[in-house]
Amino acid sequence: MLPFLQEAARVRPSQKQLDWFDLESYAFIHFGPNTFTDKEWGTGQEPESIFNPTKLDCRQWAKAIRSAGMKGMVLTAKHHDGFCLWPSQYTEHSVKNSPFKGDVVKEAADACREYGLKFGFYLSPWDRNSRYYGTPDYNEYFCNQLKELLTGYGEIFYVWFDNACGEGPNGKKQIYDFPRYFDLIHTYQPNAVIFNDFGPDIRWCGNEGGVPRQAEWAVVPSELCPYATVQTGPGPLAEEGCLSYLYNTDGDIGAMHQILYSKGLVFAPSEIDMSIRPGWFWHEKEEPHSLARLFQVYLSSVGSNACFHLNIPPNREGLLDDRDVRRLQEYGDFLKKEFSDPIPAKVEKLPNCPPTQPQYKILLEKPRKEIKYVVLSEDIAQGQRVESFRITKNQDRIASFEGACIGHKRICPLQNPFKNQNPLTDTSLPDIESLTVHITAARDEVRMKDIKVY
Ligand code: FUL
Repeated sequence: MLPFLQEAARVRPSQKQLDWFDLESYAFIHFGPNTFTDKEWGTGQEPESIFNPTKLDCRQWAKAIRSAGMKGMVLTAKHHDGFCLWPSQYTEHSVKNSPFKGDVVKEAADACREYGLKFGFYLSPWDRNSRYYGTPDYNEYFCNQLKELLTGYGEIFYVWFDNACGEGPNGKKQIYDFPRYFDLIHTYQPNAVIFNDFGPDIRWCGNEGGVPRQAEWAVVPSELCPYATVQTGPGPLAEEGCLSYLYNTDGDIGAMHQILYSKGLVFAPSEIDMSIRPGWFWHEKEEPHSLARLFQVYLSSVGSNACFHLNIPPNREGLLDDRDVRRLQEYGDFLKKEFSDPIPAKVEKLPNCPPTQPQYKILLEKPRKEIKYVVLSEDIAQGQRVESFRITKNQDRIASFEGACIGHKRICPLQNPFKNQNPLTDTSLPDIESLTVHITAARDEVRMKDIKVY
């Protein structure tokens, strides 16, 4: 078993996955005919004439995205209705036949460059407009469009594919040739990461509501992400059983009890995608989520070994709604307030601990009444190794935080272990002079990169 765990500990990210992790959060922009019809999924029969954003200003989007500390933008170049936000030469169902006439993809890509954001796109394989959909010619059509986007808009950091597929009872069914799509991306934008439920580079977190898992592993069984590169041999129990049931919606993915049964492990981290409002597209009656909810999702994504892909939908004028712009600014300011100034402290690795159970003592320069967060990072370029850890204050035996994995970044909000008891006990708690991070299990020697307190 030990050699397999050591192999598991060495499953490594590619450089582009590491670069993606460092972005931490980026914006999704859902825009298209649905914006004008008040729908979430169009039928593909919407006339081009309805697409008429009279005040389109992608710079306004970019500015608001930056105010929230996000580092990139991903635009729905084509959603399930098949309408193209760029003047594709392969269909008439696009901006070129709308009163708008321009090229939204170009304006968005240019605005990103001006504001120092990375640019990427969503291209829906499900196309309810194309006459080719459901025939062998569709993959050719899709690749032609993909190539237009990969070659016409400068550097692309991200290509986002969902798996929605089908026309319902009328039976049109398309087999998507994902390996062919991926090859095109590798040829024309080798540094772009690819999102898909099944990998290769980034996988879905399994819900669209920002709901976290207790542990979000980036090293997962290849049974979950068959498009990603397998980096290990089979687990010691692989012959005994089967993991074909695994799907992103499962609550526990990548944990020890699963990897032992896997035919081989891959590096495929998760992205938490959620809209700032209930819908992905703009609907007048919807309001943005509260700051508290956004922050909670930040903790369970960026702070839990994933990235946060937050959607903000432009309205019918082509502008982000003022309510959302205000919320983004508020959210960005809040993150700055919480995480700009680490508390001065010295970190010492305690001697004589086993390599898979190290302990790190954090000695504060000055004692304090409160510490809000401990932020931990593993040197994930070497692999993800920590299985569980606990954080204690001073000489306490009781944990102020218990966690299952660390990975790229783990933000641990410290809890007062007495908070549900008599509140008067609270006032008698001594100042915090030190904290101890105790790794309680790891797959191999632990490689911590950073420990900070806020
Ligand atoms: C889903 C789509 O069906 C939704 O409309 C939205 O685009 C979301 C991000 O992905 O699969």
